[in-house]
Amino acid sequence: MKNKFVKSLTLGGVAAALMLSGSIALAKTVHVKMIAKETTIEIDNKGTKYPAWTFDGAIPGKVVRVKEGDVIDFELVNPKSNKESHSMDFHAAEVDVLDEFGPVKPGNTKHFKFTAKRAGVWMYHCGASVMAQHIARGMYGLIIVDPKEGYSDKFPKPDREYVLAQGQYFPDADDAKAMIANKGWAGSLINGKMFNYDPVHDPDSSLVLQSKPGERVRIYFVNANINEPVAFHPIAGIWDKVYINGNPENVLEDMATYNVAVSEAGIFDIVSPADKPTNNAIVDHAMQAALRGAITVLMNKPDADPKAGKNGNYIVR
Ligand SMILES: [Cu+2]
Repeated sequence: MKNKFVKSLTLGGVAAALMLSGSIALAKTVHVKMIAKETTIEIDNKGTKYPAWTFDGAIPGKVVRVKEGDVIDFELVNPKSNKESHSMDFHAAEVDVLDEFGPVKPGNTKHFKFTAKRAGVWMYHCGASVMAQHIARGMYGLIIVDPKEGYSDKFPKPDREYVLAQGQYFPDADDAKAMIANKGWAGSLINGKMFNYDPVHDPDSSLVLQSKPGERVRIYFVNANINEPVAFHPIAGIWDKVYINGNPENVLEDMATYNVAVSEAGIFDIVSPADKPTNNAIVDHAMQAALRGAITVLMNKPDADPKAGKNGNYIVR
């Protein structure tokens, strides 16, 4: 089993020292550039092709990670070769929907800045018309805004970190009306593929999430479905902590299932038993979604890949 990982953004930027009530805090400017790509991707482990619309060619788009208080200096490029207008809507931003989030025509570029004032985990997506279609075809991802307080007893440092983005797959990519009406929904995508990490139900699947027994695995999850909530549950396990919207202040403990609204993102921690190898199946417990592909195997074994879920290897590819 060979896993490849997509690295998160390198958070470059200009550090500016700010004097805050006697203490010194560092606020960075983080440059983030994305290119809207209308491209063909594989939507399952068999290699079925789909005319996707994406940020940078992948579903989900890259993980943006900053610290509370950082300024995001964002650029969206919509190449001339594209047919559609695209846009960017960061749920972590408080701006003007008609200005910053407005559409960018093919051949144009948009530039805007915002300050990530609130800690959490937030969806981003294209909001160009028809928005349901732009999301269903793949234009979404996650921005993680780490709390400026850092880790604490309430918000322990994880051993491994993974991103899971769930979306709805409509094979008729041109029928936006059907998408809005939830007609023709044929699959649940996890990080862009049905049964992406589920060799149990799909013999063509060769990837899983991995950890060592007893490790704290932190899942950053976004419900990028256009219509359906997600009953997020780790089979054979319990969420040790759920941070609603990814904010350490919004903590729930010892949860079986948490219902994630459309467009909601959050943090889900699971700690497997330390004394033996185990497996979990992280699912959307709504059967219509699980059986369409929303099942992810997490293997907790002593010989877990030491790089899996470490150092920004959030998305298993
Ligand atoms: Cu778009």
